[in-house]
Amino acid sequence: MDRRSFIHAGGLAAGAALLTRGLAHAQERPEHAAGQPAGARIAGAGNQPAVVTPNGSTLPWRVVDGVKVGHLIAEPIQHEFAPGLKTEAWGYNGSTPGPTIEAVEGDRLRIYVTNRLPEPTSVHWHGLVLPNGMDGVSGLNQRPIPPGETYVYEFVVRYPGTYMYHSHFDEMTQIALGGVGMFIVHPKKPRGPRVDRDFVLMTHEWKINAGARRPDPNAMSDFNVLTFNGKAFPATAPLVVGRGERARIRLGNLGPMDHHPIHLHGLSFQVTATDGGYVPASAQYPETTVLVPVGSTRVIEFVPEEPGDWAVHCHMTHHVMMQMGHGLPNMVGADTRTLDRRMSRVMPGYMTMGTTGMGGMGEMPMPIPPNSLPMKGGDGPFSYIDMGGMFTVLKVREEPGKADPNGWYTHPAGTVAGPAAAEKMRADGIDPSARK
Ligand SMILES: [Cu+2]
Repeated sequence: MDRRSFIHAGGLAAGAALLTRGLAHAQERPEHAAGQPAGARIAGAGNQPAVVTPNGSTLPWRVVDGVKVGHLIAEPIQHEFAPGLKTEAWGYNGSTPGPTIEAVEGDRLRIYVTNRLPEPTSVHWHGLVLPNGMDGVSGLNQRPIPPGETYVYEFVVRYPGTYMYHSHFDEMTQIALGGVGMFIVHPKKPRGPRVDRDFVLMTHEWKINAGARRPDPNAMSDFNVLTFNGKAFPATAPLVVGRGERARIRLGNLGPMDHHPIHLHGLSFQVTATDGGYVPASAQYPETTVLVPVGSTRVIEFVPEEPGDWAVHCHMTHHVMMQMGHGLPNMVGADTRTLDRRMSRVMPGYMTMGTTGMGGMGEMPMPIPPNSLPMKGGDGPFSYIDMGGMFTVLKVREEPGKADPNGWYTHPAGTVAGPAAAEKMRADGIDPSARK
């Protein structure tokens, strides 16, 4: 299958992004400026660590007469998902997701919202218990904020928890373009065991045709850019935690349509809270994958035992791909050598793709359309990692404070899977040519 066929078969220019590799190599390691490593800043009572938003930021407060005053600006932004793919999105304060709002149970908050979008907007504080007129549903609870104007919301955060915020005017467009963020309320009195690390990861999904400047808010399926905190792997900042430390990840999903089963490698965790509140200890159970439904948060806690670089990703296989056209013919197992020979007379170097699976595609040195991401992945310490999109890395280290978030784990000798020696296989009674 050549590039042109992919495009036609998929019926989408996005199919063209399939081809590629050059770009993957050109991608530089992203910078991990935002809040890494965690643990230093303290928020709330009980020595609780502040929340870290990898690739993101926290809304600053100004305290006026005991009220925490903040300012959100809804506005068009230039957003980069990973090197090679920039779009015009709509976010808050220059980013999508917007800055994480972080408060403590009992705080009175006054949040100004300035609308720099070309249409009205309003902000809904998703999951919070507050006066009805502060709930932010345009038309139902307030007049929408006209372009150019600033409205003010004021309420007391009564219950600790992991919440979100998002546009509640023309949500189909404003959420699809990135008008979302996380909202954390720390308890006044800590609950459960103290954690050493506290992260938020917000999932999102986008439809961006290869070469397009804007996400398509009309998409209902075939999302082709999947992100954690607005970034696609390899631009997702890793999460650094210490071996034996207790870590918390607050997952939030305000993507338009899809639930995400988020899987962590090398450990098991417990779901300790949702946006509805805390899960009683007696009702918690161990998992390695947590489903984060649209419009929900899930809070997981764990204590990693094994150091290393561990994958954290959505387990829907198409959510760790990038702009690949869907609806492609299945070429796995097809013998196209004759066709390839004939085609190469008119197209030198022609090779049908997908006949042995899709795993090598990200590495192929092929041209891709401008402003698009390769189908998959990025460079790993052993070889190309053929996963992209909603994928990041949990770096468990003995000394997390000294760890380089960009560095790879160094494996002790003899602890990495490798080729089996013939002699050892013989000794163990393994015959690779056996039929059964
Ligand atoms: Cu997913």
